Amino acid sequence: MDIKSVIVAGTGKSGISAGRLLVKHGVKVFLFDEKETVDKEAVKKKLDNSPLSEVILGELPEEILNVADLMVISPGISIEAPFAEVVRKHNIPIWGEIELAYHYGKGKIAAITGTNGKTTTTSLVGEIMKAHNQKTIVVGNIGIPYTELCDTTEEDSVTVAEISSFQLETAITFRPDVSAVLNLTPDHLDRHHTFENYGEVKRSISKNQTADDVIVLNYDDVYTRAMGQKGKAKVVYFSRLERPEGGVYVEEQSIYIEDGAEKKKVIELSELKLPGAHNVENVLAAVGIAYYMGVPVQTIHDVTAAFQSVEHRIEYVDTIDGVTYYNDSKGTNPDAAIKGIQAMTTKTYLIGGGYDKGATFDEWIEAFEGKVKSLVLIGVTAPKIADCARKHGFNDIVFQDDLKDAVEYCHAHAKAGEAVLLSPACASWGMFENYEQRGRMFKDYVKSFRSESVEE
Ligand code: UMA
Repeated sequence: MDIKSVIVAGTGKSGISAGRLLVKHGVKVFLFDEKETVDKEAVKKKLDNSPLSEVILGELPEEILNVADLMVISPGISIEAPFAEVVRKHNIPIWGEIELAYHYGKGKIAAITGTNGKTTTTSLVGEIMKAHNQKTIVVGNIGIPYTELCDTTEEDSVTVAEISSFQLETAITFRPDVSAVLNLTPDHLDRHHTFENYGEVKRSISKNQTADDVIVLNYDDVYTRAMGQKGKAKVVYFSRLERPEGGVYVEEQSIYIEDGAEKKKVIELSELKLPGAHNVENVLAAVGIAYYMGVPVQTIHDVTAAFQSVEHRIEYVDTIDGVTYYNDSKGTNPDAAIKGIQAMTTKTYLIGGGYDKGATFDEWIEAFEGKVKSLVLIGVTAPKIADCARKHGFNDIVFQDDLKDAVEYCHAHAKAGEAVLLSPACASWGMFENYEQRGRMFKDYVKSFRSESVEE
Protein backbone atom coordinates (compact mmCIF):
# COMPACT_ATOMS: atom_id res chain seq x y z
CA MET A 1 0.00 0.00 0.00
CA ASP A 2 1.35 3.41 -0.97
CA ILE A 3 0.82 5.66 2.04
CA LYS A 4 0.88 9.38 1.20
CA SER A 5 -1.59 11.03 3.50
CA VAL A 6 -2.85 9.74 6.85
CA ILE A 7 -5.32 10.84 9.50
CA VAL A 8 -3.88 9.98 12.91
CA ALA A 9 -6.69 9.93 15.48
CA GLY A 10 -5.74 10.79 19.06
CA THR A 11 -2.99 13.09 20.25
CA GLY A 12 -1.86 10.99 23.22
CA LYS A 13 1.33 8.91 23.27
CA SER A 14 0.26 6.65 20.39
CA GLY A 15 -0.92 9.45 18.09
CA ILE A 16 2.22 11.52 18.58
CA SER A 17 4.57 8.58 17.94
CA ALA A 18 2.58 7.42 14.92
CA GLY A 19 2.59 10.97 13.56
CA ARG A 20 6.34 11.34 14.08
CA LEU A 21 7.00 8.03 12.33
CA LEU A 22 4.86 8.93 9.33
CA VAL A 23 6.33 12.40 8.93
CA LYS A 24 9.80 10.84 9.04
CA HIS A 25 8.74 8.64 6.13
CA GLY A 26 7.59 11.71 4.18
CA VAL A 27 3.89 11.12 4.74
CA LYS A 28 1.41 13.99 5.17
CA VAL A 29 -0.21 13.68 8.61
CA PHE A 30 -3.49 15.12 9.84
CA LEU A 31 -3.33 14.73 13.61
CA PHE A 32 -6.91 14.63 14.75
CA ASP A 33 -8.41 14.85 18.21
CA GLU A 34 -12.08 15.17 19.11
CA LYS A 35 -11.12 17.17 22.17
CA GLU A 36 -11.25 20.83 21.11
CA THR A 37 -9.27 21.92 24.17
CA VAL A 38 -6.10 20.16 22.98
CA ASP A 39 -3.18 22.62 22.63
CA LYS A 40 -2.55 22.68 18.86
CA GLU A 41 0.83 24.37 19.11
CA ALA A 42 2.07 21.91 21.72
CA VAL A 43 1.04 18.99 19.50
CA LYS A 44 2.74 20.52 16.44
CA LYS A 45 5.86 21.02 18.49
CA LYS A 46 5.89 17.34 19.43
CA LEU A 47 6.06 16.67 15.69
CA ASP A 48 9.01 19.11 15.48
CA ASN A 49 6.70 21.60 13.72
CA SER A 50 7.00 19.49 10.57
CA PRO A 51 5.44 21.16 7.50
CA LEU A 52 3.97 17.73 6.75
CA SER A 53 1.84 17.86 9.90
CA GLU A 54 -1.48 19.56 10.51
CA VAL A 55 -3.53 19.43 13.71
CA ILE A 56 -7.32 19.15 13.38
CA LEU A 57 -9.59 19.40 16.42
CA GLY A 58 -13.30 18.70 16.91
CA GLU A 59 -14.57 17.30 13.61
CA LEU A 60 -12.95 15.89 10.48
CA PRO A 61 -13.51 18.16 7.47
CA GLU A 62 -14.78 16.61 4.23
CA GLU A 63 -11.72 17.73 2.20
CA ILE A 64 -9.43 15.68 4.44
CA LEU A 65 -11.72 12.66 4.20
CA ASN A 66 -11.44 12.99 0.42
CA VAL A 67 -7.62 12.84 0.35
CA ALA A 68 -6.62 10.52 3.19
CA ASP A 69 -5.30 7.03 2.24
CA LEU A 70 -5.52 5.68 5.76
CA MET A 71 -6.55 6.42 9.32
CA VAL A 72 -4.37 5.30 12.22
CA ILE A 73 -6.46 5.19 15.38
CA SER A 74 -5.18 5.37 18.97
CA PRO A 75 -6.15 2.44 21.21
CA GLY A 76 -8.17 4.61 23.61
CA ILE A 77 -10.61 5.52 20.84
CA SER A 78 -13.39 3.05 20.10
CA ILE A 79 -13.67 1.77 16.54
CA GLU A 80 -17.38 2.46 17.05
CA ALA A 81 -16.74 6.21 17.51
CA PRO A 82 -19.06 8.13 15.16
CA PHE A 83 -16.13 9.73 13.30
CA ALA A 84 -14.64 6.26 12.64
CA GLU A 85 -17.97 5.33 11.05
CA VAL A 86 -17.70 8.36 8.75
CA VAL A 87 -14.12 7.39 7.85
CA ARG A 88 -15.26 3.87 6.96
CA LYS A 89 -18.04 5.31 4.77
CA HIS A 90 -15.30 7.11 2.80
CA ASN A 91 -13.64 3.71 2.27
CA ILE A 92 -10.58 4.76 4.23
CA PRO A 93 -8.96 1.75 5.92
CA ILE A 94 -8.47 2.01 9.68
CA TRP A 95 -5.26 0.67 11.21
CA GLY A 96 -4.22 0.68 14.81
CA GLU A 97 -0.89 2.08 15.87
CA ILE A 98 0.39 -1.52 16.21
CA GLU A 99 -0.41 -2.28 12.56
CA LEU A 100 1.42 0.86 11.46
CA ALA A 101 4.50 -0.11 13.49
CA TYR A 102 4.35 -3.65 12.11
CA HIS A 103 4.30 -2.19 8.59
CA TYR A 104 7.58 -0.37 9.19
CA GLY A 105 9.24 -2.76 11.69
CA LYS A 106 11.59 -5.69 11.07
CA GLY A 107 12.81 -8.80 12.90
CA LYS A 108 11.13 -11.30 15.19
CA ILE A 109 8.18 -10.49 17.43
CA ALA A 110 6.89 -11.83 20.72
CA ALA A 111 3.43 -10.42 21.50
CA ILE A 112 1.75 -10.80 24.86
CA THR A 113 -1.88 -10.25 25.76
CA GLY A 114 -4.33 -11.40 28.45
CA THR A 115 -6.39 -9.64 31.08
CA ASN A 116 -3.75 -9.56 33.78
CA GLY A 117 -0.03 -10.07 34.14
CA LYS A 118 0.77 -8.58 30.72
CA THR A 119 3.11 -5.91 31.99
CA THR A 120 5.09 -8.15 34.34
CA THR A 121 5.38 -10.90 31.72
CA THR A 122 6.34 -8.46 28.97
CA SER A 123 8.99 -6.86 31.19
CA LEU A 124 10.44 -10.24 32.12
CA VAL A 125 10.46 -11.49 28.53
CA GLY A 126 12.02 -8.16 27.53
CA GLU A 127 14.82 -8.57 30.06
CA ILE A 128 15.47 -12.18 29.02
CA MET A 129 15.53 -11.25 25.33
CA LYS A 130 17.86 -8.31 25.97
CA ALA A 131 20.31 -10.65 27.72
CA HIS A 132 20.23 -12.86 24.62
CA ASN A 133 20.08 -10.20 21.90
CA GLN A 134 20.96 -6.56 22.52
CA LYS A 135 18.82 -5.51 19.57
CA THR A 136 15.62 -5.97 21.58
CA ILE A 137 12.87 -3.38 22.00
CA VAL A 138 10.06 -3.61 24.57
CA VAL A 139 6.95 -1.74 23.46
CA GLY A 140 3.17 -1.46 23.36
CA ASN A 141 0.56 -1.12 26.10
CA ILE A 142 3.43 -1.21 28.60
CA GLY A 143 3.77 2.53 27.93
CA ILE A 144 6.17 2.94 24.99
CA PRO A 145 4.30 3.07 21.70
CA TYR A 146 5.48 0.48 19.19
CA THR A 147 5.69 3.23 16.54
CA GLU A 148 8.25 5.07 18.67
CA LEU A 149 10.86 2.32 18.21
CA CYS A 150 9.84 0.21 15.20
CA ASP A 151 12.12 2.21 12.91
CA THR A 152 15.15 1.17 14.96
CA THR A 153 14.58 -2.54 14.27
CA GLU A 154 16.62 -4.64 11.81
CA GLU A 155 16.19 -8.17 10.44
CA ASP A 156 17.98 -9.64 13.48
CA SER A 157 16.12 -7.47 16.04
CA VAL A 158 13.52 -8.67 18.50
CA THR A 159 10.35 -6.82 19.44
CA VAL A 160 8.64 -7.76 22.70
CA ALA A 161 5.19 -6.17 22.69
CA GLU A 162 2.45 -5.93 25.31
CA ILE A 163 -0.74 -5.79 23.31
CA SER A 164 -4.11 -4.74 24.75
CA SER A 165 -7.50 -5.77 23.43
CA PHE A 166 -7.96 -2.19 22.19
CA GLN A 167 -4.80 -2.55 20.12
CA LEU A 168 -5.76 -5.98 18.78
CA GLU A 169 -9.08 -4.69 17.40
CA THR A 170 -7.19 -2.71 14.78
CA ALA A 171 -4.23 -5.01 14.11
CA ILE A 172 -4.83 -6.25 10.57
CA THR A 173 -1.79 -8.23 9.27
CA PHE A 174 0.21 -8.20 12.53
CA ARG A 175 1.83 -11.63 12.87
CA PRO A 176 4.00 -12.39 15.90
CA ASP A 177 6.45 -15.30 15.82
CA VAL A 178 5.41 -16.16 19.36
CA SER A 179 2.13 -14.92 20.82
CA ALA A 180 0.72 -15.44 24.30
CA VAL A 181 -2.69 -15.12 25.94
CA LEU A 182 -2.08 -15.23 29.69
CA ASN A 183 -5.64 -15.44 31.04
CA LEU A 184 -9.11 -14.12 30.42
CA THR A 185 -11.52 -12.50 32.89
CA PRO A 186 -14.11 -9.80 32.16
CA ASP A 187 -12.56 -6.38 31.46
CA HIS A 188 -13.25 -3.42 29.17
CA LEU A 189 -16.82 -4.57 28.62
CA ASP A 190 -17.84 -0.94 28.02
CA ARG A 191 -15.81 -1.18 24.79
CA HIS A 192 -16.21 -4.83 23.79
CA HIS A 193 -19.83 -5.23 25.08
CA THR A 194 -19.68 -8.97 25.86
CA PHE A 195 -17.13 -11.31 27.41
CA GLU A 196 -17.34 -13.44 24.24
CA ASN A 197 -16.35 -10.49 22.02
CA TYR A 198 -13.54 -9.61 24.39
CA GLY A 199 -12.24 -13.21 24.26
CA GLU A 200 -12.41 -13.26 20.47
CA VAL A 201 -10.42 -10.02 20.30
CA LYS A 202 -7.75 -11.49 22.59
CA ARG A 203 -7.60 -14.68 20.51
CA SER A 204 -7.06 -12.60 17.39
CA ILE A 205 -3.43 -12.05 18.47
CA SER A 206 -2.86 -15.38 16.71
CA LYS A 207 -5.14 -14.86 13.69
CA ASN A 208 -2.28 -14.42 11.17
CA GLN A 209 0.04 -16.98 12.72
CA THR A 210 0.92 -20.16 10.78
CA ALA A 211 2.22 -23.59 11.79
CA ASP A 212 5.73 -22.03 11.89
CA ASP A 213 4.65 -19.82 14.78
CA VAL A 214 3.90 -20.53 18.43
CA ILE A 215 1.07 -19.51 20.75
CA VAL A 216 1.67 -19.80 24.50
CA LEU A 217 -1.57 -20.35 26.44
CA ASN A 218 -2.60 -20.77 30.07
CA TYR A 219 -3.79 -24.36 30.60
CA ASP A 220 -5.31 -23.52 34.00
CA ASP A 221 -7.73 -20.97 32.50
CA VAL A 222 -10.67 -22.64 30.73
CA TYR A 223 -10.99 -19.83 28.20
CA THR A 224 -7.36 -19.66 27.13
CA ARG A 225 -7.11 -23.47 27.19
CA ALA A 226 -10.00 -23.60 24.70
CA MET A 227 -8.15 -21.18 22.42
CA GLY A 228 -5.64 -24.00 21.82
CA GLN A 229 -8.33 -25.88 19.84
CA LYS A 230 -8.53 -23.09 17.29
CA GLY A 231 -5.91 -21.43 15.09
CA LYS A 232 -2.89 -22.71 13.18
CA ALA A 233 0.06 -21.92 15.44
CA LYS A 234 1.84 -24.60 17.49
CA VAL A 235 0.28 -24.55 20.96
CA VAL A 236 2.50 -24.48 24.05
CA TYR A 237 0.52 -24.61 27.28
CA PHE A 238 1.79 -23.45 30.62
CA SER A 239 0.30 -24.62 33.91
CA ARG A 240 0.84 -24.11 37.60
CA LEU A 241 -1.46 -27.00 38.52
CA GLU A 242 -1.04 -29.70 35.87
CA ARG A 243 1.60 -31.01 33.48
CA PRO A 244 0.43 -30.40 29.93
CA GLU A 245 2.38 -32.40 27.35
CA GLY A 246 5.08 -30.37 25.63
CA GLY A 247 4.38 -27.49 27.96
CA VAL A 248 5.87 -25.44 30.77
CA TYR A 249 4.87 -26.47 34.29
CA VAL A 250 5.67 -26.78 37.97
CA GLU A 251 6.91 -30.07 39.38
CA GLU A 252 8.37 -30.53 42.85
CA GLN A 253 8.70 -26.76 43.36
CA SER A 254 10.60 -26.20 40.11
CA ILE A 255 9.65 -24.97 36.66
CA TYR A 256 10.25 -27.36 33.76
CA ILE A 257 9.86 -27.05 30.01
CA GLU A 258 9.21 -30.10 27.86
CA ASP A 259 10.54 -30.05 24.31
CA GLY A 260 9.79 -33.32 22.52
CA ALA A 261 11.27 -36.13 24.60
CA GLU A 262 13.47 -33.72 26.53
CA LYS A 263 12.42 -32.24 29.88
CA LYS A 264 14.54 -29.29 31.00
CA LYS A 265 14.63 -27.80 34.48
CA VAL A 266 14.51 -23.99 34.23
CA ILE A 267 14.33 -22.59 37.77
CA GLU A 268 13.33 -23.45 41.32
CA LEU A 269 10.35 -21.52 42.68
CA SER A 270 12.40 -20.53 45.73
CA GLU A 271 14.74 -18.59 43.42
CA LEU A 272 11.94 -16.25 42.24
CA LYS A 273 11.85 -12.73 43.69
CA LEU A 274 8.33 -12.02 42.38
CA PRO A 275 5.60 -12.45 45.05
CA GLY A 276 2.40 -14.52 44.68
CA ALA A 277 1.00 -17.45 42.72
CA HIS A 278 -0.10 -15.17 39.88
CA ASN A 279 3.55 -14.32 39.31
CA VAL A 280 4.43 -18.02 39.03
CA GLU A 281 1.98 -18.05 36.11
CA ASN A 282 3.65 -14.98 34.60
CA VAL A 283 7.06 -16.64 34.90
CA LEU A 284 5.75 -19.89 33.34
CA ALA A 285 4.45 -17.89 30.39
CA ALA A 286 7.68 -15.91 30.06
CA VAL A 287 9.71 -19.12 30.09
CA GLY A 288 7.61 -20.56 27.24
CA ILE A 289 7.77 -17.36 25.20
CA ALA A 290 11.52 -16.85 25.64
CA TYR A 291 12.32 -20.51 24.92
CA TYR A 292 10.41 -20.44 21.64
CA MET A 293 12.05 -17.12 20.77
CA GLY A 294 15.28 -19.11 20.83
CA VAL A 295 16.77 -18.21 24.22
CA PRO A 296 18.88 -20.89 25.98
CA VAL A 297 17.48 -22.23 29.27
CA GLN A 298 20.49 -20.98 31.23
CA THR A 299 19.87 -17.36 30.14
CA ILE A 300 16.17 -17.69 30.97
CA HIS A 301 17.14 -18.99 34.41
CA ASP A 302 19.67 -16.27 35.19
CA VAL A 303 17.48 -13.33 34.18
CA THR A 304 14.34 -14.73 35.82
CA ALA A 305 16.15 -15.34 39.11
CA ALA A 306 17.26 -11.69 39.21
CA PHE A 307 13.92 -10.17 38.12
CA GLN A 308 11.89 -8.05 40.58
CA SER A 309 8.33 -6.58 40.55
CA VAL A 310 7.45 -3.79 38.18
CA GLU A 311 6.31 -0.34 39.30
CA HIS A 312 2.60 0.03 40.24
CA ARG A 313 2.12 -3.77 40.52
CA ILE A 314 1.84 -4.60 44.27
CA GLU A 315 4.84 -2.33 44.65
CA TYR A 316 6.15 -1.83 48.18
CA VAL A 317 6.26 1.93 48.85
CA ASP A 318 7.31 2.49 52.46
CA THR A 319 6.63 1.60 56.09
CA ILE A 320 5.66 4.63 58.14
CA ASP A 321 4.78 4.44 61.83
CA GLY A 322 4.67 0.65 61.42
CA VAL A 323 2.09 0.82 58.59
CA THR A 324 3.18 -0.68 55.26
CA TYR A 325 2.02 1.02 52.07
CA TYR A 326 1.63 -0.79 48.73
CA ASN A 327 0.97 0.74 45.34
CA ASP A 328 -1.09 -1.53 43.09
CA SER A 329 -2.40 1.20 40.81
CA LYS A 330 -2.09 -1.31 37.95
CA GLY A 331 -5.00 -3.16 39.61
CA THR A 332 -7.33 -1.57 37.05
CA ASN A 333 -9.94 -4.33 37.08
CA PRO A 334 -11.42 -6.58 39.81
CA ASP A 335 -9.42 -9.64 38.80
CA ALA A 336 -6.08 -7.81 38.93
CA ALA A 337 -7.08 -6.21 42.23
CA ILE A 338 -7.87 -9.63 43.74
CA LYS A 339 -4.18 -10.50 43.25
CA GLY A 340 -3.32 -7.36 45.21
CA ILE A 341 -5.42 -8.43 48.21
CA GLN A 342 -4.13 -11.99 48.02
CA ALA A 343 -0.56 -10.72 48.33
CA MET A 344 -1.38 -8.93 51.63
CA THR A 345 -0.44 -10.75 54.83
CA THR A 346 -2.07 -8.44 57.39
CA LYS A 347 -5.22 -6.34 58.05
CA THR A 348 -5.47 -3.90 55.19
CA TYR A 349 -6.98 -0.50 54.45
CA LEU A 350 -7.96 -0.86 50.81
CA ILE A 351 -8.33 2.19 48.56
CA GLY A 352 -10.58 1.41 45.60
CA GLY A 353 -12.86 2.93 42.98
CA GLY A 354 -12.47 5.03 39.86
CA TYR A 355 -13.72 4.97 36.28
CA ASP A 356 -16.68 2.69 35.47
CA LYS A 357 -15.76 0.09 32.85
CA GLY A 358 -18.98 -1.84 33.47
CA ALA A 359 -17.29 -4.44 35.68
CA THR A 360 -18.97 -6.34 38.52
CA PHE A 361 -17.25 -6.27 41.88
CA ASP A 362 -18.68 -9.37 43.62
CA GLU A 363 -15.60 -11.58 43.27
CA TRP A 364 -13.28 -8.78 44.36
CA ILE A 365 -15.32 -8.22 47.52
CA GLU A 366 -15.52 -11.96 48.20
CA ALA A 367 -11.69 -11.99 48.09
CA PHE A 368 -11.59 -9.58 51.07
CA GLU A 369 -11.97 -12.68 53.32
CA GLY A 370 -11.44 -10.88 56.60
CA LYS A 371 -8.18 -9.37 55.33
CA VAL A 372 -9.64 -6.01 54.33
CA LYS A 373 -10.37 -3.99 57.46
CA SER A 374 -11.71 -0.88 55.80
CA LEU A 375 -12.68 -0.05 52.23
CA VAL A 376 -11.93 3.55 51.31
CA LEU A 377 -13.71 4.54 48.10
CA ILE A 378 -13.16 7.28 45.54
CA GLY A 379 -14.42 7.98 42.02
CA VAL A 380 -17.68 7.42 40.16
CA THR A 381 -17.79 3.70 40.95
CA ALA A 382 -17.77 4.38 44.73
CA PRO A 383 -21.57 3.98 45.27
CA LYS A 384 -21.74 0.90 43.03
CA ILE A 385 -18.86 -0.77 44.91
CA ALA A 386 -20.37 0.20 48.29
CA ASP A 387 -23.74 -1.36 47.36
CA CYS A 388 -22.00 -4.53 46.24
CA ALA A 389 -19.88 -4.67 49.43
CA ARG A 390 -22.96 -4.27 51.67
CA LYS A 391 -24.72 -7.01 49.70
CA HIS A 392 -21.81 -9.29 50.65
CA GLY A 393 -22.03 -8.22 54.31
CA PHE A 394 -19.00 -5.91 54.25
CA ASN A 395 -19.95 -2.62 55.92
CA ASP A 396 -16.73 -0.87 56.93
CA ILE A 397 -16.91 1.58 54.04
CA VAL A 398 -15.66 5.16 53.88
CA PHE A 399 -16.19 7.63 51.02
CA GLN A 400 -13.50 10.20 50.22
CA ASP A 401 -13.45 12.97 47.62
CA ASP A 402 -10.10 12.20 46.10
CA LEU A 403 -6.98 10.07 46.40
CA LYS A 404 -5.24 12.53 48.70
CA ASP A 405 -8.11 12.46 51.21
CA ALA A 406 -8.26 8.67 50.95
CA VAL A 407 -4.56 8.24 51.71
CA GLU A 408 -4.77 10.74 54.57
CA TYR A 409 -7.74 8.88 56.04
CA CYS A 410 -5.75 5.62 55.95
CA HIS A 411 -2.71 7.31 57.49
CA ALA A 412 -4.86 8.66 60.33
CA HIS A 413 -6.57 5.33 61.06
CA ALA A 414 -4.22 2.44 60.23
CA LYS A 415 -2.32 1.05 63.22
CA ALA A 416 1.22 -0.32 63.36
CA GLY A 417 1.36 -3.79 61.80
CA GLU A 418 -1.44 -3.02 59.34
CA ALA A 419 -1.18 -2.26 55.62
CA VAL A 420 -2.57 0.32 53.22
CA LEU A 421 -3.12 -0.89 49.68
CA LEU A 422 -4.07 1.21 46.68
CA SER A 423 -5.63 -1.37 44.35
CA PRO A 424 -8.66 0.34 42.83
CA ALA A 425 -10.17 -2.44 40.66
CA CYS A 426 -11.08 0.39 38.28
CA ALA A 427 -9.38 2.42 35.58
CA SER A 428 -7.91 5.78 36.48
CA TRP A 429 -9.58 7.73 33.66
CA GLY A 430 -11.56 10.80 34.64
CA MET A 431 -9.54 11.44 37.81
CA PHE A 432 -6.00 10.92 36.53
CA GLU A 433 -4.18 10.91 33.21
CA ASN A 434 -3.39 7.21 33.58
CA TYR A 435 -2.72 4.55 36.21
CA GLU A 436 0.95 5.56 36.35
CA GLN A 437 0.04 9.08 37.44
CA ARG A 438 -2.39 7.64 40.03
CA GLY A 439 0.35 5.38 41.40
CA ARG A 440 2.95 8.14 41.48
CA MET A 441 0.58 10.50 43.29
CA PHE A 442 -0.15 7.78 45.85
CA LYS A 443 3.56 7.31 46.43
CA ASP A 444 4.10 11.07 46.76
CA TYR A 445 1.34 11.35 49.39
CA VAL A 446 2.81 8.43 51.31
CA LYS A 447 6.29 9.97 51.17
CA SER A 448 4.92 13.25 52.54
CA PHE A 449 3.94 11.37 55.74
CA ARG A 450 7.54 10.34 56.16
CA SER A 451 8.74 13.97 56.21
CA GLU A 452 5.96 14.74 58.73
CA SER A 453 6.96 11.86 60.99
CA VAL A 454 10.65 12.88 60.74
CA GLU A 455 9.79 16.47 61.77
CA GLU A 456 7.90 15.15 64.78
N1 UMA B 1 -9.53 10.57 22.19
C1 UMA B 1 -10.46 10.96 21.23
N2 UMA B 1 -11.68 10.35 21.23
C2 UMA B 1 -12.00 9.37 22.12
C3 UMA B 1 -11.06 8.97 23.09
C4 UMA B 1 -9.82 9.60 23.09
O1 UMA B 1 -10.19 11.82 20.38
O2 UMA B 1 -13.12 8.84 22.05
C5 UMA B 1 -8.21 11.21 22.21
C6 UMA B 1 -7.93 11.92 23.52
O3 UMA B 1 -8.39 13.23 23.50
C7 UMA B 1 -6.42 11.83 23.63
C8 UMA B 1 -6.07 10.58 22.84
O4 UMA B 1 -7.22 10.19 22.12
O5 UMA B 1 -5.77 12.92 23.02
C9 UMA B 1 -5.63 9.49 23.81
O6 UMA B 1 -5.28 8.34 23.17
P1 UMA B 1 -5.23 6.98 23.99
O7 UMA B 1 -6.32 6.93 24.99
O8 UMA B 1 -5.15 5.84 23.04
O9 UMA B 1 -3.89 7.14 24.88
P2 UMA B 1 -2.35 7.02 24.57
O10 UMA B 1 -1.66 8.09 25.34
O11 UMA B 1 -2.06 6.94 23.11
O12 UMA B 1 -1.98 5.63 25.30
C10 UMA B 1 -2.22 4.39 24.65
C11 UMA B 1 -2.77 3.38 25.66
N3 UMA B 1 -4.01 3.89 26.26
C12 UMA B 1 -5.17 3.24 26.15
O13 UMA B 1 -5.29 2.18 25.59
C13 UMA B 1 -6.37 3.86 26.82
C14 UMA B 1 -1.73 3.12 26.74
O14 UMA B 1 -2.22 2.05 27.55
C15 UMA B 1 -0.44 2.66 26.09
O15 UMA B 1 0.56 2.53 27.09
C16 UMA B 1 0.02 3.67 25.05
O16 UMA B 1 -1.02 3.88 24.09
C17 UMA B 1 1.26 3.19 24.28
O17 UMA B 1 1.00 2.08 23.49
C18 UMA B 1 -2.68 2.42 28.89
C19 UMA B 1 -3.99 1.73 29.23
O18 UMA B 1 -4.68 2.21 30.11
C20 UMA B 1 -1.65 1.95 29.88
N4 UMA B 1 -4.33 0.60 28.58
C21 UMA B 1 -5.51 -0.17 28.90
C22 UMA B 1 -5.23 -1.19 29.99
O19 UMA B 1 -4.04 -1.53 30.19
O20 UMA B 1 -6.21 -1.67 30.61
C23 UMA B 1 -5.95 -0.91 27.63
